[in-house]
Formats: sequence, structure tokens, C-alpha cells
Amino acid sequence: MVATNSQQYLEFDLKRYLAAQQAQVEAALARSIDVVYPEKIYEAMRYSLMAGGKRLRPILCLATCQLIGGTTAMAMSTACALEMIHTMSLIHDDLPAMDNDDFRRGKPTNHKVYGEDIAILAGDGLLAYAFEFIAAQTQDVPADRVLQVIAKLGRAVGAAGLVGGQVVDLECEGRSDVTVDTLTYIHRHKTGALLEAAVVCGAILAGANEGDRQRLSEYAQNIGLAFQIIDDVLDITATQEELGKTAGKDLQAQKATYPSFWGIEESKRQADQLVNEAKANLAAYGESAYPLMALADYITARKN
Ligand code: GRG
Repeated sequence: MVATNSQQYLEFDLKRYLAAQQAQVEAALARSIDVVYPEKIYEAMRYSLMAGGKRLRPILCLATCQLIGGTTAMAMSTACALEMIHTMSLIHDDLPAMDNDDFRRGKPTNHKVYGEDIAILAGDGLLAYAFEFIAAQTQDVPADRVLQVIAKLGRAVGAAGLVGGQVVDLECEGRSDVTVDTLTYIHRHKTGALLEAAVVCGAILAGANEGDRQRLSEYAQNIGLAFQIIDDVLDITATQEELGKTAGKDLQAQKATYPSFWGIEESKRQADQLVNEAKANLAAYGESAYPLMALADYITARKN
């Protein structure tokens, strides 16, 4: 590992990097699901999976795998699976029984197009297929690493991760006594768990040692929380067109958010601090970490 001047990564062309990585991920996702009988469910799964989005989780997984010395090919199946899981969580989150949203990624939500029954099943189909896809499609990676990835992702998705975060979020709805600690629990699980899994799975696939995994996990936890703080800020400051989903929903639902505790400026400052801590976790990796450093900055600079 080689330490470099801490500001040199600013010359890294993130825009070009993101465009190239996004193109590879889009192509792999497009190939991942065929439409066969019963066509309706495959179409519903593809509708949300191919609706755009930043593809941040797959890109983090690929970038981390490369940082540790692995290849894109080793991590692409897991990268696609991460996007399948993320997409299914969005489909279920948008359902009338949850957040009841009409727009996602600039398009009508899955249940608005296919109905609630098919939207639930499209989410279930994507979740199951994600794990099948990793097990059946990962190549040139020792089987014990693939097993570790499946275990890590299973934990990130279930009651110890996304599902647990969503349950506490639902329990807090309409309550005025929500604390910052509870809000942080929600977001570390709802949002942070899958971002952390994306980073750590990339490291596992490349054969990272325990020290690397720990450092990268801390990097991911910091950007995960920063990501959600900025999400809360954007809900107030961005338009529906910029977000691709209904803006101002948190205020409307009187939800506890970071800006509701700290105000917008202090929320941004806290997010910046977390991003700086995340980048400090990468200091020892030298130039190989430029993509992950630049991605950390992108978390706070993004407009959607
Ligand atoms: C996972 C089994 C299982 C069920 C789902 C509904 C639910 C349980 C969890 C909610 C998870 C959720 C929707 C968290 C919010 C995460 C978040 C900040 C989404 C926005 O992510 P972006 O900005 O979106 O990366 P794009 O569209 O760019 O991919």
C-alpha cells in the first residue's frame, strides 16, 4: 500500500469513470433477465430494474473489487444482484402499504403500472433471482468467497439490515418523539446496510484480508450515513424533476429527518465530515483508491 498526497485524487475524472462503469452495469443488467412465460412478471421485474438510477451500489462493488486487485468480471454478477435487491426494495417501499409513491426514477412506480399484486411479486422475483444470479453466474472466484458474499448480502437484506430499518421507520411514522439515535438506526439499516455490503462484497470477491475488509467497511458506513443525510436535504431542496420521485415527502408526512433536527446547513456539514472520515479510511491505498475517494465526494455533491 502506498500513501499519496491526499488531494491528488481531485484530478480523477469521476464523470468519465461513472459514465463508463454505468454503461457496463446497464449492459450486464439488460442481459441478466429474459422475458419468458409468464411474461408479465418478467416485464414487471425488468421495468423497474431498467428504469435508470445512479447504479451506485454496483459501481461501489466493482470499484472495491478492483482496489483489492480483482477484475470487473469477478464482481459483475454480484454488482447486478445488488442492483436487483436495491430495485426490489424501492418497488416495495413505494407500495401503498409503505410509502405510497407514484413516481420513481422519473417513471410511474411499479404498482401504478402493473398493480399491487404484480409489484409485490416483481419485488419477490428480483430478490430471489439476485441470490440465484450470484450463485449461478459468478466466475473465476473461489466458491468459499461466493458463499461469504451470499451470507453477507442475506444479512444486509433481512431483519438485521434493510427489513429491520424499514420496520423501525414504519413504527416511527406520525410520532414526534423520534430521537436522532433512532433516526440513525433507521438509516444505518435501511440505506447503509446495502451500501456497506456492496463495498465489502467487492472486497471479499477479490480476496481481501480482514484488515482491508474492516477499513473498507468503515469507509462504507461513513458514506452510507452521509448519503442518507444528503437524501433528506435533497427532499427539501430539490425538485421532483431533479429527484425523479415526489419531492417534499418527508415534510408532508412530518417525518423525522436530519434537517428537522439540525437544519440544512448543519446537516450538510455533518455529511461533509462523514465523507472526510470515509476518505481517511482509504489513505493507505494510494492511487488505487481514487475512484472510491471521488465516489465519496459525489455522495455529498449529487443533485439526485
Ligand atoms: C429488502 C426484503 C426486502 C424488503 C424491502 C421496503 C424495504 C424492505 C426497505 C426500504 C429500503 C429503502 C427504500 C431504502 C431507501 C434507500 C435509498 C436512499 C434509496 C435511493 O437510492 P438511490 O439514490 O436511488 O441510489 P437510485 O434510483 O439512483 O438507484
